[in-house]
Amino acid sequence: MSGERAAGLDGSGVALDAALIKARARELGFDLCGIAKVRALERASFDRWYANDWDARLAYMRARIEERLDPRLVLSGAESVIVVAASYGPSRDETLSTAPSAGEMLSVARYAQGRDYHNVLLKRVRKLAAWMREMGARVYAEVDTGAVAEKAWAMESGLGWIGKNGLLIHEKFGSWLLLGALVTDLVLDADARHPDRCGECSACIPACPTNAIQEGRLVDSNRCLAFHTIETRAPIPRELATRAGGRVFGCDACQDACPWNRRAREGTLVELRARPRQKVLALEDVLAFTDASVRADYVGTPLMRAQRDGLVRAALAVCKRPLTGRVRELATTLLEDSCAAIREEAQRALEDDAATTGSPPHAATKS
Ligand code: B12
Ligand code: SF4
Ligand code: SF4
Repeated sequence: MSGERAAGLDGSGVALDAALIKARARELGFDLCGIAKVRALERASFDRWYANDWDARLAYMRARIEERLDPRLVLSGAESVIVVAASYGPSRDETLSTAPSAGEMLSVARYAQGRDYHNVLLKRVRKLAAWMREMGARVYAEVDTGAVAEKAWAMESGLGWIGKNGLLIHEKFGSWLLLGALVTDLVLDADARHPDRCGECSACIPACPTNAIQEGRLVDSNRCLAFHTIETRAPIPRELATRAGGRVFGCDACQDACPWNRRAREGTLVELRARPRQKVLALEDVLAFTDASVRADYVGTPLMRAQRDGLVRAALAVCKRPLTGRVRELATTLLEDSCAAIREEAQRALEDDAATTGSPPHAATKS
């Protein structure tokens, strides 16, 4: 087509190479950018994960399985995978731990304490892709729920290694990183695959409150609190909820335990930094949430994924027993909520409360 530029050349004939792409990624605010040569990934880990149902049948993970294993099925003629990463690491004046606070406060995973990373990263990944397309490259771009195994490619492209907790770890930024991937037909200089740096450490495995971390650096989503509090709105299995320690949205236990996160460097993108009102949530406030109040307070943040129903349901499931008087009142009102999962969790909370206090479950007899 006339007017179309040769792949990899800008308007003045400058070659679009790895260094230029990395410089552009840095300009856009990414902390890291690495490049790998496309190949088919080994499928053994993937097959094992799916065969054990460790994906918990997440619809977006059951779709596009073959594409996940080979980016050439995502973009025909693909030659390179570019992985970008942005840190949401703690700023220096912030305490690192997101462990549950005392009393009736519920904790939110660190990645969800700022703006929604899907929007923050996708906007920049799309800009990078558009700039590459202007130079004639063909590009597929995604953040999170597309068809690229982002951690595997991050390791291939030298950004870090997949730790025993199943997450990508960088020597300076730790695992407080969010990833995006671009698949392109450009032939680019590739970085070397990063070696494993977990060594003899295995601190993350016993740190997981629900024993979700399986051998082979794989996570059983059915047991992971992140899955139950973020990805579904169904009632949370009792055995897991009782170990959740007040984690209402996501979980960082396997990252808090990791020595590589102790002195993690602060990230560049301010949008990903923690905002005080999202760090911990007061249980009584959550139980009184309405759709409108959640929209007003949390639009543009990851908490919107769970919405009011998901947050109230999780709060009832993970809050401490016995309940305080006010929480008991709120739970009693929620027995009549329009959301079935909330009604079920309210019933359970009141039954547990009655069993703990030894008092008759008056409220729990409501249906
Ligand atoms: C499904 C999913 C989940 C599931 C399953 C988690 C998991 N670890 O697989 C659930 C809902 C539980 C989840 C939870 C969380 N998630 Co999540 N999740 C994903 C998603 C969409 C797919 C991951 C996947 O494919 N898993 C299946 C397994 C089989 O895939 P895999 O680990 O990539 O496997 C390959 C490699 O690991 C390789 N492999 C395995 N072992 C080894 C060993 C060596 C030496 C090598 C070379 C390769 C290798 O083999 C596999 C096939 O090639 C990714 C985004 C994406 N597109 O990749 C985000 C992602 C992994 N999640 C992310 C985050 C932030 C989280 C949470 C921290 C959120 C929270 N705080 O609550 C938790 C952490 C839980 C944990 N310990 O992993 C980030 C992680 C960033 C990072 N630093 O790694 C990602 C990358 C999203 C993003 N775009 O930033 N998540
Ligand atoms: S996020 Fe929490 S529940 Fe999931 S594997 Fe890590 S420690 Fe376990
Ligand atoms: S806690 Fe130890 S074993 Fe687990 S990911 Fe970190 S370094 Fe690796």
